[in-house]
Amino acid sequence: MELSGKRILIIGLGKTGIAAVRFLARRGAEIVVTDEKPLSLLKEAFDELADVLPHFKFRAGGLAIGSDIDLVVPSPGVAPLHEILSEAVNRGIPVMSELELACRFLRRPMIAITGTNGKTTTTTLIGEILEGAGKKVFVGGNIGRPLIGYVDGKQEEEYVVIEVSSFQLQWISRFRPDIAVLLNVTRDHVNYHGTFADYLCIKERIFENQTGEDLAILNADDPFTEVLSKRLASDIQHFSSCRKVRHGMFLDQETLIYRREPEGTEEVYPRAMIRIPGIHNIENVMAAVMASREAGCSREAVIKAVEGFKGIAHRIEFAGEKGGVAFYDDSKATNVGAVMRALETFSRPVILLMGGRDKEGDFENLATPVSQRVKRLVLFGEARAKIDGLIGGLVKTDQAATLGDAMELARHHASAGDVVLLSPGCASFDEFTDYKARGDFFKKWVGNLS
Ligand code: UMA
Ligand code: ADP
Repeated sequence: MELSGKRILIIGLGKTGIAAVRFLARRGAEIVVTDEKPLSLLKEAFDELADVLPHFKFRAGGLAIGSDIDLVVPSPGVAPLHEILSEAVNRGIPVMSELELACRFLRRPMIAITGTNGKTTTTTLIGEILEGAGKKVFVGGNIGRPLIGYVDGKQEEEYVVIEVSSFQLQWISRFRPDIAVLLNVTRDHVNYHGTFADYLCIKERIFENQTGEDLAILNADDPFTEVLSKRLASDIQHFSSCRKVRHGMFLDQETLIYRREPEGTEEVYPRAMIRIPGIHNIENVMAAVMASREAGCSREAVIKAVEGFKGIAHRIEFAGEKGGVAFYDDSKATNVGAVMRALETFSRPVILLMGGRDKEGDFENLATPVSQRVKRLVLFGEARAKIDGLIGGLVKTDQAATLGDAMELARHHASAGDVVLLSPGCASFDEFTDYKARGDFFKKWVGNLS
């Protein structure tokens, strides 16, 4: 793809925009950058781009498209229905996501992982398995390292493993992973995509350019999978935690069985190799095992890496125990699907801390697990009244303005044998900068319990 002399508008000067400017500057494009933030708030970004400042122009004063633009590259955070993108489409100006631009220059085989939940866990684990098997690997994408930054370098790695968000799947056209994983789809990001149906369609796009030579890994337990499987051109392998599959991997009591057709091979893995909690993590591991085996890792290397994988902070992370009460930080559970799986993980009575900024979550779907597993619900933040209205009457429920107040209430009501679980089902931005700050606040508070 020829970029030299092309006038390219980059929207957003965050991680993606910064990496895209760098990449395009080297290729002689005429770069125009715009960002809805005032210049005073973009100082760090400009500092980071100090060496390429002469190569781009900043167009301040709101987001407007010029008539001279050949291509628009929006950052993932720019919603698809944003007027600037509609304007580009109406004027016939091509719009291309960073991921799409990057894949045009990618020279390595790619494993891409998407899904509502489990992306970071599965992406990280695949990276660790490949590395453990002696392969050099780039792990990036939505996990925090844009692919465009990678293709700007030497590309010496044997494999590229990327976490792909629904935001990044907007504006693709040729993006084609050699191995693509769709872990699950439950309601999320509706305020960004418009409707749940739109979100669902976007997730499916990870497979849209695959052929029979590429592998699609799908969750057989997901309600959309059956219909989706009929639509794909890819070789499809399924995974399941509750039923046998013919071509793929499933949980069978204390073992995981990996069957492949037409060879008729069957490999067995011990369930006990998995150290991270919950059935959902068994699903993540199965997807990771399948992708890694297809990428040429040995069964032994897979088992060793899975055994050594201790999970990632803020995902049902054990935060401490006091007076027989165990505390878990699941701050990354920012949607109802993740809360559901967290509740399924505990057999002890749970005091559940939920709340924050609502993302149009389907909280009513928590009615059954909350009734069955939750001893007390402590709701906090902006969404507390809404959640209370939908599921508050099912068990004893408290409301608190802040997470700190909610934690005090949880401690007051907890007794030996209980679990206090922060699994908010909402975004953190009403009170914290992000989910990490929220989880760190929780862990610090647990650490300070005298
Ligand atoms: N901006 C505009 N107009 C808009 C929206 C944003 O000008 O309409 C500007 C903002 O003022 C800001 C910049 O764009 O200056 C930020 O761009 P961005 O929100 O796309 O963020 P990046 O820093 O480029 O980070 C993005 C991903 N962010 C989002 O998808 C929101 C990061 O995922 C990702 O790690 C990074 O690219 C590298 O690939 C974050 C995320 O929250 C962690 N992802 C969502 C999730 O995981 O649920 C999808
Ligand atoms: P993502 O990158 O998709 O946000 P993470 O691995 O960071 O996924 O996990 C986010 C949240 O989802 C955590 O609360 C975690 O416990 C939960 N989770 C992880 N894997 C799954 C899964 N397969 N199904 C449902 N929830 C999951």
